[in-house]
Amino acid sequence: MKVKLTDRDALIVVDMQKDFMPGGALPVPEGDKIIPRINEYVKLFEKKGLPVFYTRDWHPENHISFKGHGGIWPPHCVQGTEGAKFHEDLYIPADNKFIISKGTSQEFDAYSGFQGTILNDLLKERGVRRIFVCGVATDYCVKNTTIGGINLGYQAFVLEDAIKGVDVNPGDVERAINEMMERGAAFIKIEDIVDYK
Ligand code: VGL
Ligand code: ZN
Repeated sequence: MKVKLTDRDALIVVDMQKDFMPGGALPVPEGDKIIPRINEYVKLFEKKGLPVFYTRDWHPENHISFKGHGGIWPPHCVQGTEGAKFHEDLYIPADNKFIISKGTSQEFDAYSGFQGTILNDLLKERGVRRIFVCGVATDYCVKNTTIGGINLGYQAFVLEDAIKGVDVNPGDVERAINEMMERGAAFIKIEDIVDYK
């Protein structure tokens, strides 16, 4: 499948934070392996003057998604902590203004970058119609951001060479991919983008 980028496109990089990388509080296996490819996508979008949005999990202490507070996860991505920072190898253009924090209130969780954020408004303001999604975790925040975007009317492309999942229950990643496809998401690789060299 060949895809030509247009001025209606935006890149969404999901949760590339230290706590989701090997050695972090809630590691996604090989989560760091996709960083070079993500950086290539960011540079491609940057070169074309297209917006790049970075979501981050940004939880208060004792967040509802944490064990002992109603959830299933070890504490992770607590606001202001080292683990909540983006991985140091992730390329973020110096002038980038689009950091989207989610899961920021104690009593709500958000697996979608659209949930409780201004991401949809920022995309609409810029006339964006197609979103290109990469990052972690395939079976949680990538899936929910992609489907959330589809529900809001965006055409979604999942960058299959730049996602990793957790697979808490074996098969979760495969099911997530099937679910996104059933909802109309297209899966593409960097070679599918016209002008990629
Ligand atoms: C995520 C589990 C808990 C994710 C966030 O970014 O996919 N997963 N919080
Ligand atoms: Zn979380």
